[in-house]
Amino acid sequence: MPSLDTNGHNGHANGTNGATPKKCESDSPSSLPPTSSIPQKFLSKPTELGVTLVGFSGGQSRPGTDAGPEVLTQAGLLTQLESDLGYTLHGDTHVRNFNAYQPTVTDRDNALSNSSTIDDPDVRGMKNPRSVSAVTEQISELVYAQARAGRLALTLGGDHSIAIGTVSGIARAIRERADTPNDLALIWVDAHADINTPETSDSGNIHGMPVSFLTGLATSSTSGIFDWLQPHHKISTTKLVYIALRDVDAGEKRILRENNIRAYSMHDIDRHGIGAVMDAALAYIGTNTPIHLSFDVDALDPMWAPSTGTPVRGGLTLREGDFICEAVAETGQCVGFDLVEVNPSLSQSEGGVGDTVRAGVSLVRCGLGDTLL
Ligand SMILES: [Mn+2]
Repeated sequence: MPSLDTNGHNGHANGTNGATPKKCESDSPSSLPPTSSIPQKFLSKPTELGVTLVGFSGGQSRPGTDAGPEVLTQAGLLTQLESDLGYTLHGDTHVRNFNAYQPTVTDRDNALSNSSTIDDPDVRGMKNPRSVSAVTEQISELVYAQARAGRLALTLGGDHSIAIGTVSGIARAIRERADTPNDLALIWVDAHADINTPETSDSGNIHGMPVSFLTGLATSSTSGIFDWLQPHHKISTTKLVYIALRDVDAGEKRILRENNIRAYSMHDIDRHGIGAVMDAALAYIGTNTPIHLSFDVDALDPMWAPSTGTPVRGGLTLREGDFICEAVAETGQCVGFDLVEVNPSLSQSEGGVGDTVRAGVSLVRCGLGDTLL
């Protein structure tokens, strides 16, 4: 594991902020651990990060979410994960332009004329169904390869439909690995439940449906859309925990109740505090289960993260968001992390994009083991 001390990132080593400098200086500087040194239960290569950079916005209607990974990496996120947290990075160094994938008319009708004509008509009300299905299938394979190698899989989106790929890929890898006793658990941090089926969705936007496909509540039918999702890709509704919900459709509320899905809304966070909510969420999952954390930046209040497609007021503070990530990292059970729905083309105010990107960088750092002290 690379040492952080030589380039002075650790404030303790310099003894400049009064935090018992003598004690630190009496130790060998190289004995100070990097902040990402939490013992990992389910990663055979805990210092390696498997990065997937997903430029894709086809799961919803507003352009710009595909530029999320670009602005996050331009802000230095990946460099920080290497230099500050000591990770060795694998996978993507450049953003994949998944928006370039579009089914064309020749796919279906063998038309001779214009092969670039986009032809992706609605299926069961779903918009861009062939595109989202094909893109998430590719993401699933990419993330699977990172998780199968024993790395923590970090994915930057992109809209939240991409989680159909990330979660399915990691769930499959965890099932295949002999060192993991239990199937994958999923913590979904979001203002929205994203558990509409095509039939309950009003908008038809697939970024509101990923959890229903991942849990098998939405059937893939014979349409060819998400037919690639096999049982080994899916997760149980008993392994699913929501945090920060506050804008849940009527049909989704029914789905949550009927399936007895564990969900902590903003009301629960107001009543009990984020510490107690995370204690309860992690106790529900248990200590012997790998965790994937899928974090939609719209879980944060728009005060902190305004540049996102479906902002909802009354959300998490930045510290509450960071705490969720820190608490998951502290378990040593985290095997995957998504940050999605950063949209740099949407901002109500000057500086909104910068605020959102800084919040996103902070969330990822916390989720990957950064600590305040
Ligand atoms: Mn979402």
